[in-house]
Amino acid sequence: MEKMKITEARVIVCSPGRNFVTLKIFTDQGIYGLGDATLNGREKAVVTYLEEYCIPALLGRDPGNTEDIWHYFYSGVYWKRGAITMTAIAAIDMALWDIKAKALNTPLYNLLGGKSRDRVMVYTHAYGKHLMETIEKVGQEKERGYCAIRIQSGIPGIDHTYGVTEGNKPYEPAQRGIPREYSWDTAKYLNFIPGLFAEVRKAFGEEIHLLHDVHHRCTPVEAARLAKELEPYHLFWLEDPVSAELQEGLRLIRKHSVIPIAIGEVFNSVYDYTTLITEQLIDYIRMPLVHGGGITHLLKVAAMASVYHIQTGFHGATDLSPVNMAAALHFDTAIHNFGLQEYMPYPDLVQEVFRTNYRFEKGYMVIDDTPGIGADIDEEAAQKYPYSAACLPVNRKTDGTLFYW
Ligand code: EZ4
Ligand code: CO
Repeated sequence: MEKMKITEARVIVCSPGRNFVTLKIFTDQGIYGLGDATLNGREKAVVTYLEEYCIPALLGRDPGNTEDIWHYFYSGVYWKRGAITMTAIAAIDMALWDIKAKALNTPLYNLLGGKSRDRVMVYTHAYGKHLMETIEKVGQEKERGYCAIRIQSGIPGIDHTYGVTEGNKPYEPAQRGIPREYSWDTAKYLNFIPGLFAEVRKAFGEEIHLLHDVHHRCTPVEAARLAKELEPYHLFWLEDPVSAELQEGLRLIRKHSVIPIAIGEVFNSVYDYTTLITEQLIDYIRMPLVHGGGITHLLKVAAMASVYHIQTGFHGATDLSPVNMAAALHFDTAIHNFGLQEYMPYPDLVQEVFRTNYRFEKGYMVIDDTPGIGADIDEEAAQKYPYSAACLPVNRKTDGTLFYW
């Protein structure tokens, strides 16, 4: 590969239905790279971090030195880790790998180990306002060809549940203005969920992979109860059963159940995972490329996890941009210990701005051999949709106590 120089880098913020932040890095060879820098509800913090502190230090560097540049912005910076920092680093890292793969005229997966598989299994979401509607939605997603489905449902006695949209709008948890407040009742939730999965298994049998996201709403002992009661329904995984900033909390769940656990879409560093991995307290790593320092960092996290027979199961909601999704699919294609990838189809507006090179085929995603990540942004289309501040909701228990959303 010829020596190159970074000549310019720009942050593109747009809002085709929701806010996305994209980093575009240019080189003296005419090649540019793209990285996703979207952090839902905190977009401008990452923009400032990139524009004020990272881009000036990037200019003139050789983009091929992905390892050195990663450490320059991680090890070289006194204030380490954190979602904003690691999202900014991820965007830089993704764009540099994109440039390197384009310079070598090869799809990104070839630089990450080549093809370990031909296609990537994905799961989608099914949700309804009540049990019957939820079951109907599972049937619809199955008809679309999905062989793995995450199930969330409205719960009797709770006004609004995570993962269930209002009306018939597509799933979008961020809302304009200051955060909305929802009310939450764990007892009602715990009493409802096992029965839901019993009905789903009754309706669809054992063939289909089922998943559920607790979204950090249980204490360790509550999560242990839920895991134990869901055991007969053979979930593919139970996601974020507790808010895992206390890694040791997962020990209690393991003690009481053999349900596979996926954790950490809100994590951003390998150090969020060391106890979880080395004590084999989880089964799937959720931290996505965009929030976890990019390809360079996730390669190391995945390698460490592989030693403990832990697989990847990257976060892939629609508030991560198509650039992240495309890069993740290369990563999923290449590494040995890939498990499952979350995938939600983007609304048409998003596809007007971002061009991608992957396609859905009967429950799996396939990427083509376009050099680089294979995703692009139409900047003219992006300009039509200016940024508009939006935030994730806040949750309170029924007595008003602030709780995890
Ligand atoms: O709440 O992406 O598993 N998926 C999730 C997502 C997250 C949102 C937060 O921005 O938990 O729906
Ligand atoms: Co989740």
